Amino acid sequence: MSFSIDAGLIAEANEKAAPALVGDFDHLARVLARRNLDAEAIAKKIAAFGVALPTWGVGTGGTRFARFPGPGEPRHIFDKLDDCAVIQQLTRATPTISLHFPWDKFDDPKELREAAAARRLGFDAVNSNTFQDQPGQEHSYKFGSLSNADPAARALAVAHNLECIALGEKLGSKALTVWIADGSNFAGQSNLTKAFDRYLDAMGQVYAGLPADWQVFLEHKLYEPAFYSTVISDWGSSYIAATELGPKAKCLVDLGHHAPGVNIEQIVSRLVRFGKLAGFHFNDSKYGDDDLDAGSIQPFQLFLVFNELVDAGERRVEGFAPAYMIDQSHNVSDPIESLMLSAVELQRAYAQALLVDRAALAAAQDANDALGAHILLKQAFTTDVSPLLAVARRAAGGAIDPLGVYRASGYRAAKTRERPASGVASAGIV
Ligand code: RM4
Ligand code: MN
Ligand code: MN
Repeated sequence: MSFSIDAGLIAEANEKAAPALVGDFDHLARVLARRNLDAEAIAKKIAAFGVALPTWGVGTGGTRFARFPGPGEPRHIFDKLDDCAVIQQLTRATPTISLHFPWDKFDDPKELREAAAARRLGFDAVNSNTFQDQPGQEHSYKFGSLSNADPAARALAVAHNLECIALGEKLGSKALTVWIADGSNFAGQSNLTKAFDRYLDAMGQVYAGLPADWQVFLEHKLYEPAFYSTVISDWGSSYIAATELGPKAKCLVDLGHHAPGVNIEQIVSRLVRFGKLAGFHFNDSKYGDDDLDAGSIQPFQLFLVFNELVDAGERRVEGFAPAYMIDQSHNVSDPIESLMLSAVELQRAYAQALLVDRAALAAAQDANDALGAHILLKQAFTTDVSPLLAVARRAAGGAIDPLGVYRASGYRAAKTRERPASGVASAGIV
């Protein structure tokens, strides 16, 4: 196995931290037992939770104004695998990665599959990119891709999505995520009806190219880069498109892609109810598609999203199997640190949601006890589940304190020496 952090370092740090953790865990287990909850059983569920890492997230992101590269950035997909492997090694919460084409284009699928397997990483959904023109591209996406008024540009976008499926198949992916930047900046610039129809027609061609066991995830986004209208702007447009396309098409919720103040957990509940929830791009935001670290701005909202997911899981909703992925842009932090902490925050929200007394909640709701119901959620949300997360991580072979071990390992400094500045590995302004 080619994990990069010395296993001895993790073991040593864990040994030092273990006595305090055992004490904290025992205390929490007693608190939970009084609520008829089994801490060990919950820790097992947390250990089974996994979220996919975005390959574009391990490089520095960038804003529309500038990109300030960090030291030791990954230069290509194999460097990205190394960084993702560190995150998985220390957190044991990120067993898969999500590739983005053409950024992650590879020549030899076997080489890539083997490198990933050696690092114990699998492949989640692959992402297409028709929001940038590539050097020498024959038809531009400046005025849209799958919904472009020019059939030649549309055909190119369809071909690219089909190529992404072919690449993903070689790796064992089972889904394609499609986010398009198509839209308009001026009222009247684009015929709103025709643009949506062209999108449906082009996506129909992509859908027809899906292998039998594949799905396509439609990702909506309210605005940016288009500021007047966006073709797949909201979950309504996404739901209509997914329904028109067929059962293999579902709706992906990126937490930063909604109007301010929108009740995202209610959108999640609707999509679950009608069998159309594809999964998530997790991140956090204050204003728009900020792509900040999951749980860093609105942890209560994240908990409420997981509350819906746990509720659906416990109701055993048929076909409920959302794909969990992170989609963030790291500009002022070490991406590895941000992704480790984000994965832990997602586990935290999940753990808190597992603590909700659902029978009592249903009773309070049926009795119209508004505050009684609310308090049940707050009780779960305000419980410090950190010892549960650390115990789960340790049992899975990870670090009790991932950040501490990472900082002590000198990984970034070593990579800074190994990887001369390149600046190719990131998503740039998107
Ligand atoms: C978009 C969207 C997509 C991601 C790009 C990089 O805003 O979130 O999921 O692929 O950014
Ligand atoms: Mn996204
Ligand atoms: Mn986004």
